[in-house]
Amino acid sequence: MSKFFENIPQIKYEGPESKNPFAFKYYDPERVIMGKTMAEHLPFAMAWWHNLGAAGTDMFGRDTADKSFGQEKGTMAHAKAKVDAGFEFMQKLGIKYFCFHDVDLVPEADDIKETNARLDELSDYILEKMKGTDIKCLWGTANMFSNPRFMNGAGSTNSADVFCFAAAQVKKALDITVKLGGRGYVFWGGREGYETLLNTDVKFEQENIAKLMRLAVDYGRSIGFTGDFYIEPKPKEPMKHQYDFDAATAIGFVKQYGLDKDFKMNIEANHATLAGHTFQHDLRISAINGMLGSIDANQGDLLLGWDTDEFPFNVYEATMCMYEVLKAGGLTGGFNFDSKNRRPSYTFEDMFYAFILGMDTFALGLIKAAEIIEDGRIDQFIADRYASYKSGIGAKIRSGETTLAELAAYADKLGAPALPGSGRQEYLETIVNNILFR
Ligand code: XLS
Ligand code: CA
Ligand code: CA
Repeated sequence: MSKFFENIPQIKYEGPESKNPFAFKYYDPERVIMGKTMAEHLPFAMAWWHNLGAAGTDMFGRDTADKSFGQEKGTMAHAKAKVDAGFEFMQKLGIKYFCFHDVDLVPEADDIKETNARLDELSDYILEKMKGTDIKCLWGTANMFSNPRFMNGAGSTNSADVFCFAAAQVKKALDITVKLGGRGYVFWGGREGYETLLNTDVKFEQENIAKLMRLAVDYGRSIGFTGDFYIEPKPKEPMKHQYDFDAATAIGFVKQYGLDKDFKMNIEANHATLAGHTFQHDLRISAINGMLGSIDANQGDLLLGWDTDEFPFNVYEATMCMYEVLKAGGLTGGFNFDSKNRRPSYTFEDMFYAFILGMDTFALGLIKAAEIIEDGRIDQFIADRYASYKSGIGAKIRSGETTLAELAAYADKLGAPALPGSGRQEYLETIVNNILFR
């Protein structure tokens, strides 16, 4: 085994009293919560691009971290060193999954045939590494937003030639996802949107995105991919208007184009907040449509209007996320840390601290969400709140056995209805605080 992280011990659970920075305080993989182990509830994944690639470059400054792993960047030797480092990293943390874009794995060549040959070589190398471990791919995706050819989109591009390049990348990324045992395949439409309607045919573009997705489903099923396809909604950045604005929009889209049997949502916390929602909102909207598939576990900064991809620290958010996940009966995907260290946290130790933070935050969220459900007061309150639909005129409304005229006559008889009952928000928030901090 490679030894990039020689000075860092195997990360184990030591409990909340531990002061050891290289130990979990809440993530205890074997602990059983509501009938499943924490490891089963929380299939964590490492995002290849952030953890092995992102080195701190931003719009105003270059890398602060050294992610060369002893090789020259942009070479296949570097791509393989990233595999070595990635597997050592995941094994030290007990992480079982990774997510990738095609171009995170290998340096992209000018000619797609050469890029694909590199992907074959590198995925063979990953397969070899996977042997003797229980590490697998959570999901794969194609980067169809960085190369200048995708400036006007991939599925939504105005150029049929570029559309073919997008198709070729999706085909290859699906091949590699299947080869590496992937549970899912993601479409994040970073450039699937527009800047101005003065040059854009929105209907035409959306139809073409759906066509690319349909072709991907047909191809994926033909090569034995049985997992879910995911749309990852995001409202903006890099484009001003992105078609997959939020969960509700993306769900409407897959239903409109008959893709709903094959697609679910991959909900990213930071994208939900950019859309003006809470993370929990987009999870709920996905769940009630049977489309809560996977989660990109990160958080944004509400003081900033962009996608900061921070490691999750907010236990309230994680708790309400896990409340949704438990209620939905779990995920078909997992929890991908689409998160990066802050630029001044540039050491290898920081990479581990970040994952310990993220994994502990979600473990604590899971513990507290289960306690909220077992406590039962919130669920009971919600059930009681709608009790007027259980019998009488309410039951008739629910079962559809009434008419507008009957309801109007009922209202006439009442004269004026009573107020609908207090929402009790502050009382319910006290319950959450009480469970979180007891
Ligand atoms: C960017 C997205 C991206 C997707 C995968 O904002 O989060 O990283 O998860 O392409
Ligand atoms: Ca993401
Ligand atoms: Ca993001």
